[in-house]
Amino acid sequence: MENKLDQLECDPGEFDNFLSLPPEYSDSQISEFVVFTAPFEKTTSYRKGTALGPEAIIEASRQVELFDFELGRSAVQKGIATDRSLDAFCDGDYEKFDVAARAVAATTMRRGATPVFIGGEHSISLAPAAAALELYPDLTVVQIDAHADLRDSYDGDKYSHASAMRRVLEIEPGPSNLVQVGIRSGCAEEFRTAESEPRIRMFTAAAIHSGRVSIDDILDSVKGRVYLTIDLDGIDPAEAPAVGTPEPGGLSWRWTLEFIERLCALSKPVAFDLVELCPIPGDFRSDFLSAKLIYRIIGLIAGQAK
Ligand SMILES: [Mn+2]
Repeated sequence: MENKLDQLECDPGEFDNFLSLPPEYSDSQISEFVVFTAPFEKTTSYRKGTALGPEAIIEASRQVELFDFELGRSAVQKGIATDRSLDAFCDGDYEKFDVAARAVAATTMRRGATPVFIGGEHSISLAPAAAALELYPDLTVVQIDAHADLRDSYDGDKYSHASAMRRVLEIEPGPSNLVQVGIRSGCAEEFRTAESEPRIRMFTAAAIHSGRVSIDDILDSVKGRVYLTIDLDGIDPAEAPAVGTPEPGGLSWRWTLEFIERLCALSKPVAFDLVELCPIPGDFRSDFLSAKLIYRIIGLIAGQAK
């Protein structure tokens, strides 16, 4: 073995954190990435269980190779901490969660590190997106999702997962653009909102699949810094079946990777999240896909010049 990292890549340890990293690679004070678990679940409308998402991702991440051979590097030397302090704020009171989550996201970004939120339902994205907006007013929010999440409320709840992006747009001053990718379901009002609000750039799954819309077309709408939010149901349920609302006709794993790689080359996300994994007992595909996707994005961000 050439060095300690080589050895770790080949024979990882047994640690209870994202990627199962030993303390020298997962120190929360100096790591360049901090994975915050956010097992918040209150408003899921179909299959429940997304509160179990974060721990399923951490469990699956033990099987992710630390050497990402497609990137040709390992991002763990930058440090990837796991922080479960928000779990205590995930009892269903969104406003309480929001205050705590904004604070830790802001602290992490202020010291130059990248917060990574793993949900939990999509409502949780509001907090890190708002914290990012406060630091970077020129922010574009890029959303990979089957659903527009533009409802004013759902089941009477303003902080429903189905209203997540509507709340993000209401932040003052708000994002320069909301770029929605992979959309294939929603109520008529959401599509009217998308047409009437100039900051919303919606790219449907149908337009992407037919070739009417290219990755370049989507990236044309990305201005300034980026907050990336990934609702796992944006990816096709054939590849990621463990979501609350599996919509057919989604994005492929390969297309998603290419899109995110090009996005990161254009503008490194200042923070990102992956939400709505709803584990299926005995079927680990989606858990593993989520863990691998998160680590790929970390690798892409780590590889960019600061
Ligand atoms: Mn969503």
